Amino acid sequence: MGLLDSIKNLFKKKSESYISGFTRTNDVIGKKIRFKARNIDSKSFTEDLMVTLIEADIGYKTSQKIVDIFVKKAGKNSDLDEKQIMDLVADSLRELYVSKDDGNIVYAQNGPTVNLIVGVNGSGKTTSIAKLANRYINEGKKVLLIAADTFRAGAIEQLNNWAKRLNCDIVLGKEGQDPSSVLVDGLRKAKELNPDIILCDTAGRLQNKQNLMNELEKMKRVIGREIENAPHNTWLVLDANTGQNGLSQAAIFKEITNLNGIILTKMDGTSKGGIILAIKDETGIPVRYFTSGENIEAIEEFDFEMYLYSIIGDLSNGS
Ligand SMILES: Nc1nc2c(ncn2[C@@H]2O[C@H](COP(=O)(O)OP(=O)(O)O)[C@@H](O)[C@H]2O)c(=O)[nH]1
Ligand SMILES: [Mg+2]
Repeated sequence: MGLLDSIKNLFKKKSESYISGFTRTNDVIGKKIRFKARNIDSKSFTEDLMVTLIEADIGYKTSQKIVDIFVKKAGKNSDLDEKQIMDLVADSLRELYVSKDDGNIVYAQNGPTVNLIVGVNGSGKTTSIAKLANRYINEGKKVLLIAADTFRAGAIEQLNNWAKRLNCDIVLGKEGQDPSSVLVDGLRKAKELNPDIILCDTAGRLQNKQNLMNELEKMKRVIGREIENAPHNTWLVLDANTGQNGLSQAAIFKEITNLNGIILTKMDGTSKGGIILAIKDETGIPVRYFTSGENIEAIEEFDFEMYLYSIIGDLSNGS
């Protein structure tokens, strides 16, 4: 059984959010590649594959690597049928992806797990925090939110509204307050409340790299002083619509702070899901969650094989 057939069964069970998040990406990658696999001889297929991958926001460097892997796998075999080609493409994407280990989401052994959420304004940080909080609460975990985006008017109130809706503890900063001091207040409060998970909302000012670096470093320093080994996770929130620009944001944030994951947002409105491959290949940072809508439930843990099927599987065929 080929790779795509074996994932198909898994996909059928848990496909809804993947389908709503990646149909458009499938239109620009999966459908096009499948069409070419059906209609073009294997030799010129390789060139077309390269063009399709680049058009699908995978970026030149990463696309070249995928094509190289594909060529090696296809070998001298020039009469491959559509199914064989699609499985080779799937194998190639997987080989590229797994060549860098994802590591795991970190959970504290004792005491709360602290997750610091960073990213530029409007990328979807506050909304994603609310979605994550809802998820954790549904898993029976106690969540504390810390609203440390003291820069943008309304940001604190926005998170506070979510906390009320979710019936979840929150520590609020004041507009203009030093975000690090809000974090300290929040983490001290955590010692009373004993949450399982703490989610810290921050501002994302990218106009000055040095300032942002200083601010993030300070935040991490004070967090680590209050809770040993924290923050356990630092996740960058990226708006998928920004495509290649998202790749450069990831590279900049990676340069200035230690990231161990990405939350890719707004997948419902975009065909740029190919960017996940480029980001992973170029920066080594894996996507941990993706969001696909304004609904509080519209967040999903990222699973590479599910993703693979959603972008190149034949969605019209029985799933
Ligand atoms: N369509 C869609 N909109 C989203 C998604 N996530 C966030 N948004 C919207 O993006 C805008 C900015 O989100 P916000 O969480 O305030 O971004 P922040 O500035 O990074 O905190 C808001 O209008 C959100 O409703 C998503 O998955 N899909
Ligand atoms: Mg916000």
